[in-house]
Amino acid sequence: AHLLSLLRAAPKAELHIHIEGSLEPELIFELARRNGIVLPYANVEALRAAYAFTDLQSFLDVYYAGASVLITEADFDAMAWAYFERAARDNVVHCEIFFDPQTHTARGIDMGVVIRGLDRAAKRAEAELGLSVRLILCFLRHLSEDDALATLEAALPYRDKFIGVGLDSSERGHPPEKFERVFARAREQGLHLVAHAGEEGPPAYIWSALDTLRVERIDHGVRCVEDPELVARLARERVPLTVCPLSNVKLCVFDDLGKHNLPALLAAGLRVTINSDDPAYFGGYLNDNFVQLFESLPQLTAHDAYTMLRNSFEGSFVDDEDKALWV
Ligand code: ES4
Ligand code: ZN
Repeated sequence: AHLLSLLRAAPKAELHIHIEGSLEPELIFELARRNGIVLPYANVEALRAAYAFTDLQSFLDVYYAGASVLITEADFDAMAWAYFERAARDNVVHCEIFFDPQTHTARGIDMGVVIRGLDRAAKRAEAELGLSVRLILCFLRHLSEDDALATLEAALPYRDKFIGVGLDSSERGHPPEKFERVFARAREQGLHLVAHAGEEGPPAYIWSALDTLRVERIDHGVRCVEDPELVARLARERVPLTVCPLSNVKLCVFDDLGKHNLPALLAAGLRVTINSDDPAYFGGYLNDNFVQLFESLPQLTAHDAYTMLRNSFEGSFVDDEDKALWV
């Protein structure tokens, strides 16, 4: 019980949060009303009832429907501000938030509307909450590489407002190497690189995210344990894995938190961090992830907690001088 209160109170960094996945049903319906959008769900209760996922795709269908209410700069600002306020209550002091511009530009929303709205909330969070915020632009891997290349070009006028690019959406059938050129282009721009790999996809996708895309962190990565040679490499190179325990259970990657392989990842010496992924959809924000995980896996120690909190800062993309203030 003492460890759980320490976990809640500890300063922490969140490195894997899709900002569109922080949209709570109440805000979805408020924005739908404001923007005159008719949702395929009658009310908040009916929407929440649809949050019974069987795999990643069944979640993504609901997640993209929810994001369809975002139209104006003020909508993106409101969504991100709600997350920052909530994250600050969990003692998050630094966060690197993913956003999915293609989900919006495909509906005719301008790239500038998306980025300026998120940036406005980020600046306010830095000023009013003392939260340090960075944005990471994610490409949707179920779309083509040409679409991703066009998305990167459309975002480059706002190059100063995001620090990196990532790869998300449906993993199976969309290996990292599909995006080799667009990640090379992002690298030329000095952007940081991350990719979802090894959530539902095989260890081969983690290898190609590292070797073909040259990413600095792996999002999820839990299936690395199926390949001992890969585990050894991830440990040797100290590649951060942004693990999302509640997400993994909701999307049926593990049957329950007590069966999560996080203890094995830690035992293998991997640089594991804990994150919330899509907190409005998966049943909890960052402290819920920490607390429920530690409640379900009593073998986890205070030392493990400290290691993962430290990893969250060390694995972040802030400058080394700023890191030195935290760790
Ligand atoms: C996501 Cl959990 C997850 N995996 C892949 N793509 C995503 N986008 C939002 N959440
Ligand atoms: Zn994710």
